[in-house]
Amino acid sequence: MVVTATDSLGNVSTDNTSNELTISLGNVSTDNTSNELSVNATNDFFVIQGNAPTATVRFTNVESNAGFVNEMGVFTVDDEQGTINGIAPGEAGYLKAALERGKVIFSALANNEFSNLLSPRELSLETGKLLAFYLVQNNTTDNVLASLATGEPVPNVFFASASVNADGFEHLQIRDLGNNAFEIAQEDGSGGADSDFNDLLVRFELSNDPPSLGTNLQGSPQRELIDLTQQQGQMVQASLNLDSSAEFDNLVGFYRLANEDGTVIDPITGQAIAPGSPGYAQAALANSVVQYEQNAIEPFLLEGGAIYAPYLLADGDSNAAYFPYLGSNADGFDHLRLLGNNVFGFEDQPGGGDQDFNDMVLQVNLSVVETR
Ligand SMILES: [Ca+2]
Ligand SMILES: [Ca+2]
Ligand SMILES: [Ca+2]
Ligand SMILES: [Ca+2]
Repeated sequence: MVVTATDSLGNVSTDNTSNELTISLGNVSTDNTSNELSVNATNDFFVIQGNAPTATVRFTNVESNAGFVNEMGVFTVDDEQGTINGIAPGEAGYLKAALERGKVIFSALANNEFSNLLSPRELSLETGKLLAFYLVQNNTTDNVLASLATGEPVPNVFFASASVNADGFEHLQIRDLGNNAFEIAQEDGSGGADSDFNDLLVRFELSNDPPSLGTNLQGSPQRELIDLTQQQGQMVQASLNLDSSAEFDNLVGFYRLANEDGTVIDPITGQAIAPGSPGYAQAALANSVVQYEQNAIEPFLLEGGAIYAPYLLADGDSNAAYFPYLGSNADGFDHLRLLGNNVFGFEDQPGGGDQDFNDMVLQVNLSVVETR
């Protein structure tokens, strides 16, 4: 029997002398062992059956044989027709309603790049609800929502039901792998293109563990953030794995936020400055807690009880600083993609350039190291 005990700090101790019993101490009350994943008859939605209100689903990027950097997300619908808040698929406002409910799973770099840095992505999703996937073609949920708000041309978004898609093609296919595991095969080409359905191939399955430390806000729009608000009074060690395919010698770092909306406190004036306000970049960089070039990657400590955001200085230039918030970037472009649990990919070119998002890729590994 393996006895696993988790204390309130998330420390896990394992006794290998036994092999069946799982004991959770503290606030953990979820018995996940009876959870089940299933897909509806039309293969458009999946449902988690479980006793707790939420369950953890783990998504693994199996393959991304695409020229595009696509992004995948998940959202809940109200019935088998796909209705959201009374809006039927195809009706005005549907895309906005879907993506506002959506959680970003991840983006996939083109042609399986940097797959060694990718980690799975775990999301806490509601049980008993119809869950649907979407694919943003070579773009992001962040940009889709921003474009819908400004009336600019909206990037292509594909759903699992052919009838919902403007091109009438079924871009997403869910396949049952057995044992509560599924894969979703996605075709990113408009109209179906080569129909090879390996442009983004993702495995998903239930996990008995809660989502990884730091990931709580990841998945909401413009929230490529490390959330350590639950680690008040603790120190968290971060170790990075970095890689880059770029002309520039980029610098990357993390800065401390006053809230998840990206507000920072100017250390000199004490003034709160929100993304998009004058002086934001300067104040954000004044809150930097660590800065790295690609080859210097000593582990560093983050104080718990706060939220941290990654930033990039393109070619080390503090006048070319990119943050998770679209309004904070002079070009309004979404320079940052979530690639997995605490894995981030930056595009370093003004206006997006080649949009390969491999100009700096950071995988952050977090662990609580001490309690003060
Ligand atoms: Ca294809
Ligand atoms: Ca590049
Ligand atoms: Ca983004
Ligand atoms: Ca690039």
